[in-house]
Amino acid sequence: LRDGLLADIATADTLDAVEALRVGALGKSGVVTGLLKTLGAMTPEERQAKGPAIHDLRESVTAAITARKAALESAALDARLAAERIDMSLPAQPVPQGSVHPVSQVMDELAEIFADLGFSVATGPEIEDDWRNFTALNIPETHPARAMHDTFYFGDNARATGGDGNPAAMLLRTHTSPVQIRTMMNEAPPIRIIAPGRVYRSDSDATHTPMFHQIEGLVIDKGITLGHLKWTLETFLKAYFERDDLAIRLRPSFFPFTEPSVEFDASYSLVNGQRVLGGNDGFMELGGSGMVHPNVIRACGLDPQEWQGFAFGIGVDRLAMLKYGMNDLRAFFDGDLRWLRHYGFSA
Ligand code: FA5
Repeated sequence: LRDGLLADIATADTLDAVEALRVGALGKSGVVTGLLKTLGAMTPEERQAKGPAIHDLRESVTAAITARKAALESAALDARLAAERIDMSLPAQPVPQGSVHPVSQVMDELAEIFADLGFSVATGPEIEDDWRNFTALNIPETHPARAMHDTFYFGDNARATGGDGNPAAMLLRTHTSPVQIRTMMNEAPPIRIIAPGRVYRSDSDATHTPMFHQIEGLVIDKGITLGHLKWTLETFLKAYFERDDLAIRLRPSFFPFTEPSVEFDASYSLVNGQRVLGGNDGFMELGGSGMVHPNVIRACGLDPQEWQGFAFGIGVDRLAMLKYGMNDLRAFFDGDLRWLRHYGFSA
């Protein structure tokens, strides 16, 4: 009986088969259980003679079943692991992902750098009124700067030539400078803001698009000088282009809303014929700036004797092109994935 049972157990090839054998041997009416039951009816001598063999049989059958079960279970686990094996060396399946547009990324970088310098972000509407876009910025109706801005007006086409004197006429803002006006009228100084955003001009070639982005900066406080402006621009540009050897040059210029007005240039070096910001091979123009004109401070209801400040405006698209080595501004707004990928902006 023992050899038969042990052989059956050893060759059972499923867990169910082993279980059936266990029930047949050790279950309530199993053969081994049946033998154990006969012990009760035996005389003490018989029990002494046969008992150890029967107990021994039960133990070896139990041990054989446990061992067989464990063997089958581990074989099943091995089979499952083999079937579900993951090959870590296989190349990953790329999942197409959207990404942040270079212009948005640059605007985020700028906001971060200026936040470290204590500037907060201010915003204004893209549909602006004539007064905030021009008049309050010391650009009166007949001023030639209006024509230079190639303004998109709403409604009356006659306004495209430079305005008919209606301060409430609506237009697409031609620069972010009206946010200076909005901020000075809504907040008490001291003021330290940047205003990144879209602006519009009727203009189009490789370096000009009808919609582009500017970032405005405005500081209004007591005792502000051109030195503060230069330090701020230099500190920000060094951080943005990640170059400590970047130098700033201020050149006299003209904007109606600043006096004095300066254009600021950043130094570049030539690397394989390409201009890279930083170094000292030359200077390139980056934006306009100056000390806020007393007329502008006055238009916002502040006393220019008490409050002074500086302002600057930079083309954000220009900053993106220079940092990432892009050469055609129009490509920014084509939405061509190949172009974005080329510059590492999309998966
Ligand atoms: C202005 O718009 C002034 N508001 C800047 C300013 C602010 C001066 C505060 C003083 C104080 P400007 O028209 O030069 O200035 O434009 C500023 C920058 O915008 C330019 O240096 C250029 O980088 C960018 N820009 C101008 N026109 C376009 C265009 N059509 N497409 C792309 N970028 C442009």
